[in-house]
Amino acid sequence: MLKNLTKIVAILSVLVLSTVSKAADPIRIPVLNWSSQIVMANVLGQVFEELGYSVELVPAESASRYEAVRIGDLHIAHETWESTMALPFYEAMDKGGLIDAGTHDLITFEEMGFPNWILDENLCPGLPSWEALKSPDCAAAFATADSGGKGRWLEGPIEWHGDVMPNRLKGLGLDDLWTVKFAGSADALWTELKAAKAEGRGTVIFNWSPNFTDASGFTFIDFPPYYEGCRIENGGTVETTGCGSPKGWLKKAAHIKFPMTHPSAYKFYTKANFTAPMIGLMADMYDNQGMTHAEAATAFIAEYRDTVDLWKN
Ligand code: TMO
Repeated sequence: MLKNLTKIVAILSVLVLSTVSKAADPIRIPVLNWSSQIVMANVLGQVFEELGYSVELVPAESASRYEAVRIGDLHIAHETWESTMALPFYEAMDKGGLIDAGTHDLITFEEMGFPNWILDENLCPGLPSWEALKSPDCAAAFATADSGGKGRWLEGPIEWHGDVMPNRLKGLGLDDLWTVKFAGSADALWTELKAAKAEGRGTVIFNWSPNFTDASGFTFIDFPPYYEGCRIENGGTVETTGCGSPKGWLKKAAHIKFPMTHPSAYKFYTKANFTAPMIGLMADMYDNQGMTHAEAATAFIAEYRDTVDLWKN
């Protein structure tokens, strides 16, 4: 009798503890500063809630989020772009605590480029080859009030890739003619596209694919090919750092205990496989259709309900 009672108490306390720990431990999802990442955070969050979990969207920074996932401050890092995030991702994995929860079925690219109307108007003959940028006339057509007479590259926020693009200009011997400015946010890049068009001046911005611009006429510049180690942060030198960006994967990272603490959320997360058009749509809903991030996520889930349900089972 007493033995049975002890057993029942033990079982009950395990049940109570597991329920309590689930309720007390919301899934912490990082929120960064470009649209598809934020909308995807909301998509995952809304599906985790459908699965019975609570969710916390946590403002985070691109590189340091992998250490946060490693130690469990965050549960996932859902948009991990090879060309700019592989290093902190693998460093955290090497220390232990971060796992690879799968790769989306698409190819990523993050590179400097320009809107296609610049080609149509032949504003810089020879584009999209980077060698066109050696022309002083070309550089002058891309100058802005803050660029000191040089052509301007508008990079993303400095926290995304630090010195990669200033080093690129040096490596290519273009830094006498061109300069890099950093945008405060991704939104500033899209504002710049509109401003340059309105002013009829050239613009080179950092951009990426998949993105909404895949469908709206944007061309990436052809730089010398990437190879392992060409960039300075990977052991390269000024002579080698003129290399372009690699084509890459898009991975999902998770805290090592996430499969045990939130099992059905983890199962969904590993199966979730967003395509390039899906990610382009997530960005477009916020950047061009005027939805909030949360509204875009709800609309996205409605649009892909059958697929999402497959991933949930
Ligand atoms: C990390 N990003 C997709 C904005 O290049």
